[in-house]
Amino acid sequence: MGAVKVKNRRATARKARAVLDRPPPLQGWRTTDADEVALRRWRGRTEIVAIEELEPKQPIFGAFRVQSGSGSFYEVEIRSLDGSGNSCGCIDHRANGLGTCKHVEGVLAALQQRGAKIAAAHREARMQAMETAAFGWDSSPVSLARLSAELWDQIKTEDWSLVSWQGFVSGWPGRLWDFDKHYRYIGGQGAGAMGYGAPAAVGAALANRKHGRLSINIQTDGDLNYAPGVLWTACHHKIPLLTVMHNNRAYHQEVMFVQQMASERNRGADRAHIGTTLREPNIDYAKMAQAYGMYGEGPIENPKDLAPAIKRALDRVKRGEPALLDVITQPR
Ligand SMILES: Cc1ncc(C[n+]2csc(CCOP(=O)(O)OP(=O)(O)O)c2C)c(N)n1
Ligand SMILES: [Mg+2]
Repeated sequence: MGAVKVKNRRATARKARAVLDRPPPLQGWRTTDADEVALRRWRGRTEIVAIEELEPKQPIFGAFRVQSGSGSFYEVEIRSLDGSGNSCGCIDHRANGLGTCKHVEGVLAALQQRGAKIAAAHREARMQAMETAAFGWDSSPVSLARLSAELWDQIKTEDWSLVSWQGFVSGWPGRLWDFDKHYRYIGGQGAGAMGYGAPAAVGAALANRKHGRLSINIQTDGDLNYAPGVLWTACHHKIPLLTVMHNNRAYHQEVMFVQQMASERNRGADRAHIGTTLREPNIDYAKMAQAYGMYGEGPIENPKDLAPAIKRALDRVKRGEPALLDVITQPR
């Protein structure tokens, strides 16, 4: 019984495919460019046997080896997903003047399919992230999920840009925010040197200024102490930038590293704070900002105080000046 059902389903699927895969009707020589592109799109979906990534590090905007039904291989380069700027070594691509061919269209169709799968996985991951973000929501020091969520709530309708690396904040912006444009994130420093964060944020905010973008810097405390003078630069040049301190009162990466080494070697992880924490005395970053001429608030320890403080600081930034909020945070 089951087998018959499967057979029937297969037969129906075959019939459906015959209709779906039917080529667009040929128009003779009086075809428009749109007809010709449609024909190649259809052939791309039905006549490509295999697609191999040639640059695994560039899985979308990279090169692909495409095998067509005739058994020939062609090299396709994808530069855009809306069909312009892509190339292929086949004669059709060279001669037709359309900027596309069935090999390019075949790769684009495969990428779209893969994109749909990735989008579904992304939606699932975001749901999970929102559940995880609820842990320690009301805790003080403030959780980095809460900090990122409160920020997102107030920037999501703006043309925003995150101008700091998110590794030190456990990737929470990446898990909760919608990074839908290339300029939403500047990424990290590559070589990993501390002291890069604050100056890079100010530089990126300067680049964003002429586009009217809202620059957000989630700033670690250790990093700011390398080159705090850049706060003055931001004020002097009236660079709109919201800096929110991820002030865990430590070079926490180092705390964790020393804890790990001490534990591995049985050498007293309880002393890992020596030389790695920034306490006694605590550093007052609101005052530091003010000393350089910047609007500064804090320390903010109660997560309930965060939203109104972000609003006040954003009002300043939208008027074209930098502002800093000192938030006392969980280590990670
Ligand atoms: C120039 C330089 N000095 C030292 C280090 C080693 N180092 C890596 S992370 C880190 C501490 C970072 O502290 P902070 O900026 O407050 O971030 P946290 O880990 O506390 O979130 C240090 C000192 C480095 N990477 N580069
Ligand atoms: Mg720190």
